[in-house]
Amino acid sequence: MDFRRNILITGGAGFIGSHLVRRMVTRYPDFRIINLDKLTYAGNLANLKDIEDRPNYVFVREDICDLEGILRIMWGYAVDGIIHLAAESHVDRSIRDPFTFARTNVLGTLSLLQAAKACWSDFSGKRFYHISTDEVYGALELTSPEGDAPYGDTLFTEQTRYQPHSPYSASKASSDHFVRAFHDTYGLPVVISNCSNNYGPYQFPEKLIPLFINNIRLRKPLPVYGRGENVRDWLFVEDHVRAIDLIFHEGRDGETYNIGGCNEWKNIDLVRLLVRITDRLLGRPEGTDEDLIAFVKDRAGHDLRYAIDATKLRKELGWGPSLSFEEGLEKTVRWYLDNPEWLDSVTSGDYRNYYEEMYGKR
Ligand code: NAD
Ligand code: TDX
Repeated sequence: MDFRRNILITGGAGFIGSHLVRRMVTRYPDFRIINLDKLTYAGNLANLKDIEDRPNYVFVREDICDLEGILRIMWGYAVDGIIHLAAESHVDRSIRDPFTFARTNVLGTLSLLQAAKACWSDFSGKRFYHISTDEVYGALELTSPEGDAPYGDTLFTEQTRYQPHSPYSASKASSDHFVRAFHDTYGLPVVISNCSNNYGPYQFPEKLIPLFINNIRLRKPLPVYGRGENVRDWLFVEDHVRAIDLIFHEGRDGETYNIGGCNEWKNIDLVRLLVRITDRLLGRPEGTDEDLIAFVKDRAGHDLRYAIDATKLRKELGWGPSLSFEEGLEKTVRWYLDNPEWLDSVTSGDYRNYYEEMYGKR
């Protein structure tokens, strides 16, 4: 079968990547979607069970740092678009093991850029889309606001200076710089987006929201770092992938777009809301599980506040979040409670057998 386009999505077995792969495979049956993933601890092919038999879906297990392997895949599938999500993504892990973050996030991105430059002799109709984070901008102060934002009027815009603090955000900042350098130096057609914190189904339960839902379910402690005063701007993952689809198709070449929920929450307030929703859905009296909250040692270099100004994306491409936080959070809690086998297989490590069951031993 001939496909109209051949799109390589890296990191498609991860949290955001799996939502994006599902959207692209189902929405564009005339596109071939090639999901390239190394399947680190964060990659889980069971996230894509429902679409893995589609004729326009292909999975390849590969490391983005392996330039020769990437070149083979790009030639083999005549790739004409790349949406790059593969990364090490957890801040706490980056504090313990910064080298792995530099390798994948910086060198891996560089090898993909090199492969795109080498394969695409003609850049017309091609696009390299790099998925990044708001953390590259550093941290905002908590101030008394005069406008709409609850924790301060200063927001991250596309012009905000890069000032990353964690090894994770430093590696993502560096990868963003390489992507821009390939645009400015070689004319590679690139676009970048920087998004705020995502939440939703299929998120690895090391990140705040799925970890805490699982712990409430099992009545285990909820380790809140410091006093829970840090602020994050939360966006439902399906709203993020809708923005990615839009930017991939309609974003302007060489541009950066911020994506955010306009939805700032102090961690402790979010945790209390999460406890109430989870208790209710579990049939426990609301708030019962607040006794699980345990204030623990703060994360080293813990960024105080992130908040995105997504005006450019709204004005240029008409994007906005579709769900309120309460709706999105309830949908999310319900999904984890309805899928305890997913949580159990991830926390026990059983999910790692799925690749062998599907594709045989490597
Ligand atoms: P995730 O950790 O859930 O998934 C990452 C995926 O990348 C996994 O499937 C993993 O196997 C794969 N991977 C890791 N190293 C690889 C390598 N060397 N080669 C090939 N594949 C590799 O991450 P996520 O939360 O879905 O984030 C996806 C992207 O979005 C990342 O680039 C992240 O920086 C960015 N982002 C995430 C958030 C968020 O809140 N989760 C917010 C903004 C931006
Ligand atoms: O156990 C915890 N206790 C706690 O208080 C965990 C895991 C987190 N926290 C706090 C730290 C943060 O202030 O909750 C907040 C959210 O933490 P994470 O879920 O680890 O996300 P964060 O550090 O904000 O980074 C995330 O957002 C941007 C993602 O992990 C990144 O991949 C993304 O780029």
